[in-house]
Amino acid sequence: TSSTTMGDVVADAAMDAVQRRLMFEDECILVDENDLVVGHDTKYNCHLMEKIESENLLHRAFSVFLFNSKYELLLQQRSATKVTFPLVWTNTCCSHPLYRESELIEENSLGVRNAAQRKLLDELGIPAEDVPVDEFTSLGRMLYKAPSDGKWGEHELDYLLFIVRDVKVNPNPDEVADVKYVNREELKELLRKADAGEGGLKLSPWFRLVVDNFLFKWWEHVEKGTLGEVADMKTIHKL
Ligand code: DMA
Ligand code: MN
Repeated sequence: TSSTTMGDVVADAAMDAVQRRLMFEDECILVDENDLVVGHDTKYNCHLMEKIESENLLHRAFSVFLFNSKYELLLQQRSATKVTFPLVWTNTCCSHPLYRESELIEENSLGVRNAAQRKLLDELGIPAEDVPVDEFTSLGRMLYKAPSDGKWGEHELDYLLFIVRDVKVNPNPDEVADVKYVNREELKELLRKADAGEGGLKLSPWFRLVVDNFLFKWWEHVEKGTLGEVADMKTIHKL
């Protein structure tokens, strides 16, 4: 069991009000290492490193990679008010399917795709009709753990969802500080800058894992329209 210290109370009071509401309203799906549902818990508890370690909490998540018709990838910079990983640059949109019927549907990862459509609207103002759930390809799943600061972090089983669509974008400042489309060369330049620590540029750990393990190979299949050939929903990549 964990104890709440005066320091925690002060830190939580300083948390951005919008993000604090989501920390307690969002009920995440707890899974085992084979992605079988074992329960549910608040977003707050699921992202406390102490709970992750002491109760081995693992939750289901998704990462969207949206490309336009020029095959450029949409990136976002997380807002300064995010509790985990503020101001880092990352893939188009990430979040969690919630413990509710529409987002627990396992067939063809439909629950996760429903959640992705919900959060693309919430974070980036992308209308649902611009991102039909049937247009997402679920390419695979990865399991990773990443601390954010001392107190908060991630331990996720993350679905990697790709979609190629031209969309209207209207970022929500509570969630997103900035957005930009990059081609492969521009992304390589961003990676170089992040590695060199230039301009304080930081990338999220999960985006980095996808970049280092899958992204450039999958990008070719985005261009050729052959993503179906590389989808592998049997393996869970432990990274
Ligand atoms: C959580 O993303 C999911 C991944 C893959 C890191 P997030 O912290 O952006 O979630 P939310 O938008 O719900 O705060
Ligand atoms: Mn998470």
